[in-house]
Amino acid sequence: MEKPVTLGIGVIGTGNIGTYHVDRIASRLSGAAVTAVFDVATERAREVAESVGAATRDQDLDVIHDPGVDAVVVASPGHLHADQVLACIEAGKPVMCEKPLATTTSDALKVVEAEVAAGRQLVQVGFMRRYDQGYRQVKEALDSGSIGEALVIHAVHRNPSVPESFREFMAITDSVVHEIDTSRWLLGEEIVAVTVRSGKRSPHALAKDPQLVHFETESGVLVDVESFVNCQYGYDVRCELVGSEGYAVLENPMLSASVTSGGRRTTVPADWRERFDSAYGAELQAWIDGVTTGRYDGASAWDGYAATAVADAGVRALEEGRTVAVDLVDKPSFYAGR
Ligand code: NAD
Ligand code: ISE
Repeated sequence: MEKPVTLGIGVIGTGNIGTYHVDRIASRLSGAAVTAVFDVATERAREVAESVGAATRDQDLDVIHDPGVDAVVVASPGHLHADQVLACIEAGKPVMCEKPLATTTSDALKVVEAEVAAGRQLVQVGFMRRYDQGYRQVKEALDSGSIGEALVIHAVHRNPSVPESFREFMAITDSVVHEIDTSRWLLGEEIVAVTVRSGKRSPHALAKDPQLVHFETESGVLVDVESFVNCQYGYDVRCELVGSEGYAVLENPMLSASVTSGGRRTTVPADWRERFDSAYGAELQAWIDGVTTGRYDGASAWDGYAATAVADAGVRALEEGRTVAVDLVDKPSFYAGR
């Protein structure tokens, strides 16, 4: 009998999501094992590595060049992603890079150019909502024609709270970047302009919060996103796609409900882990399968580049109080159908 192939996965960054991915690969997914990890927080890296029988390495490049590592997960802070992904491309190793692909449009473009030069797809970006059942159903409703032509998207993205280190531009680059990706993916077209408004500030916020972010797409679809990162009560992500013949809606999934004499009480997810748990699993499993087959269905480096370019425009729109156009290079033919 043929022995099943087990891919060796290297993980760079063992913070919140890096550890979450390591645990999942080790215990819930098939076809892969974590073989090497690196984090500048060496004690944390050691604990995480030990928990799954992996080795620790002294720097990110040691993980990438490790002969026991077939593919890499990048889960370090965003400003390090582009260089780490470029090193993976240079080494010819597939990489699943957490969002964002890069924190500047020019760095994201370097990744696109390097992948095109390599001539094969090596990069997937961690926009996990593409694997969420609810978002998939909204996309199916549009693609099937049942709701007609897309006209408007209304979206809500609320986090209970953010750390003190959070800066107001991060509402766009860290949080709304997911709506940038889901809007492009649902509609199958690029965002061409961004406007951001903020009004009365929440008493819990240290910076402008909530913010209302508006996108306009190539065909004129309008998207509004309420970003509210200090909403206090839970993690709340919603999306309504309004078409010419009907609408499709993704509501915050009700996890449970209890009825007592006082009434009916339902719950909301506490955070992104709880809300998107199965999407993260489906995303990683699809990527692991893709490493084996060479066929990926997640967000590509082009998607990562476009998302960063729109986020950059959004940050300028926030700072300058005006609508900012998104300037994308021509899409390389390499990404047609990817
Ligand atoms: P975190 O701060 O918890 O973890 C980052 C880790 O990277 C830390 O352990 C830090 O010590 C380590 N690090 C710092 N410099 C490093 C270096 N040079 N090389 C390797 N590791 C280094 O942050 P996090 O919440 O885990 O976020 C990490 C990335 O994942 C961010 O880009 C974030 O946007 C993304 N993220 C994505 C989702 C999602 O829903 N897809 C959710 C959370 C975080
Ligand atoms: C976090 O980094 C994520 O990516 C979550 O999915 C998002 O909802 C949250 O706002 C971000 O801070």
